[in-house]
Amino acid sequence: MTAPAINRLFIAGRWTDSVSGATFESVNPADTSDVVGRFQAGTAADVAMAVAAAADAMPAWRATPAPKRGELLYRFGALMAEHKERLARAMTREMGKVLAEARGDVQEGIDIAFLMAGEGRRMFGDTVPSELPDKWAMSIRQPVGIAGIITPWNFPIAIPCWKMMPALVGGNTVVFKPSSDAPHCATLLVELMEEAGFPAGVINLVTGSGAEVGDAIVANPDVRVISFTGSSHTGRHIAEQAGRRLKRLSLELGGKNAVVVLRDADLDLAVDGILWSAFGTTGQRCTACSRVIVDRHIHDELVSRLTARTQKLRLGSGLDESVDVGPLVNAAAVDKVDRYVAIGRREGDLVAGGERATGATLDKGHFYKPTIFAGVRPMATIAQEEIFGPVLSVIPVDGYDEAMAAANGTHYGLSASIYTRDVNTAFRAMRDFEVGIVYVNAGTTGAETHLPFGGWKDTGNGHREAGHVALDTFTEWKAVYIDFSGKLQRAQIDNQPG
Ligand code: UN1
Repeated sequence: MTAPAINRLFIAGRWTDSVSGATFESVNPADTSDVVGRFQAGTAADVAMAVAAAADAMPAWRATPAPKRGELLYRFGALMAEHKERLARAMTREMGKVLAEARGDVQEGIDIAFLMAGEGRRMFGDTVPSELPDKWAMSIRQPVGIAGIITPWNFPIAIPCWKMMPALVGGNTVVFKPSSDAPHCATLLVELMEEAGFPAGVINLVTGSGAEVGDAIVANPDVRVISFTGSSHTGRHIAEQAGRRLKRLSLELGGKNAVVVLRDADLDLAVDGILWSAFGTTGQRCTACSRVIVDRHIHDELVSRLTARTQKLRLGSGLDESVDVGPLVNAAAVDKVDRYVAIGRREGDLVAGGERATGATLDKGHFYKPTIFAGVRPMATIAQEEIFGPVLSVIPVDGYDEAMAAANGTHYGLSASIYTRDVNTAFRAMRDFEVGIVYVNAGTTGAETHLPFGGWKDTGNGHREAGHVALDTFTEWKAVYIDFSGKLQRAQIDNQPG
C-alpha cells in the first residue's frame, strides 16, 4: 500500500507545512483501513501567519469592485461544476454520505457560488428621501474585515461555500478551518479556489484541531467576524470567546426537527418524507428529522409502515450506488448513538434497528442500523437531545394543538414540517412553528440556497446563512448623507415648525 498523500496548509497563496511538523489522518468511515490522506496539525502560529496574509490581501480585495469579485465566484462555481463527480466521490470516501447526496452537497456549493456571484452586481442598500431639502440619504454595505470560517464535516463542500461565498463577494478575506473529519474536501475546495484565481491571501486554509486552530482564530483581534456551524457545545464556547472581544459571530448549531403527521395526511407521502429526512446522511444533518409527532389514531399504522420500509434500507459504503444509508462519521459518533439508544429502550418501544450493523463489509466501518422508537413522550431525553445519527422517535398526540405544543417544546428551532391535506391547517402551522424553516407536505431537509437558512432559539444566535441575507453577517452597514444645500441644515431641528 502506498503511503497516504501529505496535504498542506494554504497561506498567502502558497501550500506550506505547519510549523508544528505534525500531521493527522483522515480515514474513510466506511472502511477504516482506507486512509484518505494526512493533514497538517496547524497551530496558533500558523493561524497568525494566515491572519497576517489575510490582512495583507485586504486593501486590494476590498478595493476590487464587487462585480469583479463576483466574476471570480462564477469561475469557481464553474470549476466545481466541472469537477462535481470527483468532489462527490472524495466526499463520500471521506465522510461517508452516499454518492447521490454527495453530489447534492457539491451542487449546493455551486448554487451558492452562482447566487453570491450575482450579489456582486446587486448588494442592495437603500436610497431614501432625506427629511431636509437639498440632501440625499443612502446606505451601503462594506466588508467587515477578516472572516474566520469554522465548518463541520457533514456538508463539507456546501457549508464552507455558504460561508465563504458571501464573505468573499462582500470584500472580506478569509481564514478557513475545516473539520478534522473532512480536511480533504476542504483542500480540494481551496485548490479550485486557487485555480479560479482568487488573489494570494484572500483565502487561507489552516487544518488542525478546534482547541488549537479554532480557538486561535476566534482569539485573534484582527479577525472581525466568525461564522461557525457545529455542535451547541462548541458554539457556546466560541460565543463566550467572541463575546468578550465584541466580535461579530454567526452560529448555526443543533436541531431536533419534527415532522407532524395529522389524521388527514397522505401517509405514503409522509413515510417517504420522514425516511428521507431521518435517515438521509445517516441522520447527520442539522435539519434531520428526529421526531415524528403523529395523531394517536394513526400512530400504529404510521409506525408499521415506517418500520417495514426502514428494515429494507441497504447499509454499506456510499460509493456503492445501491446503498441507501452510509456509515456514521467516526467511532465516537457510533458510541454516542449507542448511548442514546440505551436510553431510548427505557423511553419508548424499539421497533427497528437499535444496534451497530455488523457483517463482512460493515465490520470495516462505523455502521449503525436505522433505529425507530415508537410511543415516545414529548419530553423524553431521546425526543429532546440532538443525537445526530439515524434514530427517530415517534410521538403520539391528540390533534393539532397538542402536536404543535410538542413540536415547539424543545430548545431548538431549525426546521419543521407538517403533513396535512387541509389548507387552513397548513397555514396555521406555517404561522405557529417556532423554527426558521417550515415545510408543508415535505420532510425537514432540503433547504435551497437562495432562501435564508437558520434557526430560532438555541439553534443559533439570530443570524442566517444563504439567501441575500447571508450578506448581513459579512458586511457592515454605512449610512451616507450628502447635503448639497450649501448651508448648515440640522436634522430633527430645522425641519420642525416653530
Ligand atoms: C446542515 O445540516 O447543516 O436543508 C445543512 C438541508 C441541506 C443543508 C443542511 N440543504 O438539509
